[in-house]
Amino acid sequence: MKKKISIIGVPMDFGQTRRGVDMGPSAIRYANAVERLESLHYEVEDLGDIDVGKRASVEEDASEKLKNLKAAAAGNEKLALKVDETVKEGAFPLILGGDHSIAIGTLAGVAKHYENLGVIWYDAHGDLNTGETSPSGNIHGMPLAVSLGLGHSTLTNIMGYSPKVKPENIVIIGARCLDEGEKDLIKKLGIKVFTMHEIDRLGMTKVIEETIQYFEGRADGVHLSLDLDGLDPIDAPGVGTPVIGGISYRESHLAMEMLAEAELITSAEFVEVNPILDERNKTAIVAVELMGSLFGEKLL
Ligand code: B3U
Ligand code: MN
Ligand code: MN
Repeated sequence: MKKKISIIGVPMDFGQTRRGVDMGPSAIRYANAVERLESLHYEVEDLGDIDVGKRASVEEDASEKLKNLKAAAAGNEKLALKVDETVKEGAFPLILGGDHSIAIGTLAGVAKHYENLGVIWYDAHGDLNTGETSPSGNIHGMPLAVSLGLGHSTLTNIMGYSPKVKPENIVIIGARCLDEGEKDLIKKLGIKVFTMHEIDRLGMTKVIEETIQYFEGRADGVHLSLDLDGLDPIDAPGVGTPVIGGISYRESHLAMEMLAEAELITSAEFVEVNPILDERNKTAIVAVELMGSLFGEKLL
């Protein structure tokens, strides 16, 4: 029997303002995530959804720039504890979002088990904003900065330690919409980024080969944080902030297959699936297909 996979749903939408992304975990389950992974002979345990509460149930500080800060922090604390438990148990944590702010909790729960956790950030965006640089105040544009220990202390202190990851252990793939403050931070910290320019120029094969090589001897585990908006909106239309000119469906499958072959990934999350904005659950179906490839499914 292969390794056990523990699925954790996070119906979180506090990290941004569009409604519907809280239904992402359901949409991904209805696209047969559990069945797909079981067919690959994994032992799959669906732990259900984290109770992240309702928007109105938490009183927020009106002067706070970060939208829904308290509610987002509370949900992420709960998620971090659950993820921590699954890693302790020896299972592979597979987190279903929810908006990308949930990476704060996922990484808080995972990173304490590693000396040098690597992170692949598959995304159109950098998610490297802080309260100072954010154009929107949306926390889903901040989780990578928070995990580096930058930004609001309510978020960086989740699980009681900071930082969760080091800049030299991060690889961003698919970036094509970076704010000025994010570009400055990437340069200042020397974060490795494969923008769409490098993907076009080198091809996805080389990008993933270089990513795997980069983590060799550097990371003792690698988390994949896959934002569906990393893909082109033609292939993944059900996301809150689509950006044209993205990674194709085929390039994404290739990336997942190569990561599976390298046996590199030790935890993963699939985020930003918004069924209200989707076309017949297409984005959730794509997410599940990519999960299949990530967990070793082959065409022949
Ligand atoms: N960088 C912008 C937009 C954005 C970030 N992440 C998403 N959108 N999905 C911001 O609001 O921080
Ligand atoms: Mn993102
Ligand atoms: Mn994004």
